[in-house]
Amino acid sequence: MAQKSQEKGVTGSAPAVDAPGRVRNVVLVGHSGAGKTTLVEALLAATGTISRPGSVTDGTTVCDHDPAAVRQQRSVSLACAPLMHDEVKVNLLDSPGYADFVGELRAGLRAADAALFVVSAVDGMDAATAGLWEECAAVGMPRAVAVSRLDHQRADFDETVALCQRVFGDNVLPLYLPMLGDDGVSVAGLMGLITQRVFDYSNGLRAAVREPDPEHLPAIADARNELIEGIIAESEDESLMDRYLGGEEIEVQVLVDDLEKAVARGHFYPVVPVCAETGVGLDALLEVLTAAFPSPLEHELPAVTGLDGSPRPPLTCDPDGPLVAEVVKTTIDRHVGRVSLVRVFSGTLRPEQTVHISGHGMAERGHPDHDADERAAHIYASLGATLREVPACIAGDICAITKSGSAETGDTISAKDNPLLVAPWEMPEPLLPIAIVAKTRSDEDVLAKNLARLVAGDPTMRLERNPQTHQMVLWCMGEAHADVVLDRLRAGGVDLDTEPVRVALRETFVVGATGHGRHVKQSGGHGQYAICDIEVEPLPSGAGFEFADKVVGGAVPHNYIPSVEKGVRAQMERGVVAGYPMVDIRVTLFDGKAHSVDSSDAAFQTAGALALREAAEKGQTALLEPVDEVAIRVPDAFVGAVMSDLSSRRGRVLGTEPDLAGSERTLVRAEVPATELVRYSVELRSMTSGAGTFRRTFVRYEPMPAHLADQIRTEHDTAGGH
Ligand SMILES: Nc1nc2c(ncn2[C@@H]2O[C@H](COP(=O)(O)OP(=O)(O)OP(=O)(O)O)[C@@H](O)[C@H]2O)c(=O)[nH]1
Ligand SMILES: [Mg+2]
Repeated sequence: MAQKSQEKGVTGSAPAVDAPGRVRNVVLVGHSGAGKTTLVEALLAATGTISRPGSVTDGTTVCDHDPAAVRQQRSVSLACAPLMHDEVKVNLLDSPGYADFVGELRAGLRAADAALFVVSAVDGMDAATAGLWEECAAVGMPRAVAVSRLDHQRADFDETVALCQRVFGDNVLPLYLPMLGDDGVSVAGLMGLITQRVFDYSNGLRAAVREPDPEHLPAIADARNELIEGIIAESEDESLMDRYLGGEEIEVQVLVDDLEKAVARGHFYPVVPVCAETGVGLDALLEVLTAAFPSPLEHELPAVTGLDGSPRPPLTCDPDGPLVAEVVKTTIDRHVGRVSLVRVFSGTLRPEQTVHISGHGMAERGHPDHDADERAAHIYASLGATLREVPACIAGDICAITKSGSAETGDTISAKDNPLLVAPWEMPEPLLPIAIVAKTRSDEDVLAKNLARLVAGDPTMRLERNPQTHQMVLWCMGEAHADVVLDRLRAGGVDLDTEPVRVALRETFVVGATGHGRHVKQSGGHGQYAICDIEVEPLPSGAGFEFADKVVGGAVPHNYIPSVEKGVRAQMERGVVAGYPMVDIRVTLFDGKAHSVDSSDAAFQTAGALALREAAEKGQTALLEPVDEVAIRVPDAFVGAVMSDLSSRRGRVLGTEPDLAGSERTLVRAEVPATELVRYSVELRSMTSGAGTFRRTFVRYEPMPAHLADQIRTEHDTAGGH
């Protein structure tokens, strides 16, 4: 929720800069618990942005302000925290490491120009982080590594660096080494490899700089050589390598300049040891963030088009250019209403300006295309939940706007007289369905409205109203994600429950039969009279429904034949086996009987329905279940486990092939009944330590094995079906 500044010890006014060259947008990534939120907190305190650091366990950090984050003790959404260092504004974007919140991570990557990988010196790294590094590499995103939690007893800096080098590859090299204190365990300072100085933090955040002790020299020399070779190999000055190999000492400033260039180009990845708890390394890290990471001027911007998709010239990060900004994420704040985090790509966003907000291309996710002109009354700097008003937001910077009626995550904000569209980034697909019901009828409307608002702000959710199972299904990324959504709904005052997700089955005949439908009631008053005889035959899968009339001699009068068909169709809709719609049959009406006064359209409809039910009892019916094709990507080591799990899910493996060359991943393709896939996203993740992903597409309906169909039939009958 939005807060007044004092509550979190926020000091002074919001940082502001007047040139894109003085902005850095850095997303912190890494596995859950690596210490990202704690590190942001420490950096904010170290730069005086807040007066004292809060803690994740107490739920008092700037970034984990959401009640769900406090309860789950981890970040559940992207948070922005700007700070000033060396007259540069660094917008830190703290992303959640837990897989359920990958949508927030994606948004953070989109808004950032560089990524800081936070790797815990205690727990190492997960497969998702390794995958993310590859992704950043593919788009040339500048990266650095912070090795965190150095104060932990089991912290092992050297081992962690070695791990990073194995997983991330070449050019991942430390700029500093941790220096142990007198107790031999705690980290008292850092040894700078380029400057060959010791930064002693024994007396607080500002390190005292001194000459290294003699016993440090060999370690410094070894690591320094490696670092310098790495820097020189990336240098544009080819004479440097010869000079270095010739034994010449290269000037520190030359090394620093070359290092910064290589980092900014995304060719070199400095490692900085940090400890949020003690403050060790924070100033060294700030140095990397401000001096080595590139400004938004150097980042290629996404392509823009007109609203009709017509191409437009590429954007430049120019505060005087046409206004193009993007809604990175939208949250609903209980007090303030809708808060949208916005990255300005081009132009300047000013208060009281009327802007055009457009969102296209997300209709499949339940976000219909929309275009609206709106006035952005105020512009804020967002420090977690604290909003501080700012006079403007220039190209390259990030800000927040509130109360926009139409802005949704992924939308483009542009000038009213020059409306443009930035294509939304790729959003991961939600694969865990959760069926939600309001506890009371009066809550239903509020539930639907609030859900729609939540889904609008989070493209990794999809809302489905299933007309066949009559369930309201929220597709999400995982249980923790669902938990956050349910929490917010409840906080909004809706009493709700979840229930098991029903898969839309179908019914059919496998062995045909005739059916006699007799609806005769002639005792007193206006009577009812209709008799019909039908034959039901199975049709091939996908054939639908056919109705044939073979009545001879007017046994069923002409005008009642459509009534029989209508009655049969209505019964097919309701099902005859377990309440699922019936498909793929031919019904032939071949005989019947009518009464000159008592017969009616309604009576023949009832008779038609009765005839189908009788045929179902005499013939043989079956339940059909949807079967999906799934494409599962897993590290090679998990292929065996995934295959045997698939067979326990009645899956048929269609084939396996190596995924992209060199990725050490396998693509497993299989056909699996949808009823077996309801919780697959959760189970695949736990089976593969979070490294497995899958996609599913419906292929066809197939008969369900008899024992499972019987079970469903019995459940239906017990529940008082028909
Ligand atoms: N002692 C110590 N504890 C730390 C340090 N950094 C983080 N922690 C603790 O480790 C736990 C996880 O830290 P977080 O900052 O929440 O980790 P995170 O990377 O933000 O995790 P997610 O939000 O789930 O991605 C918290 O209980 C922190 O207090 C550190 O440097 N020293
Ligand atoms: Mg966090």
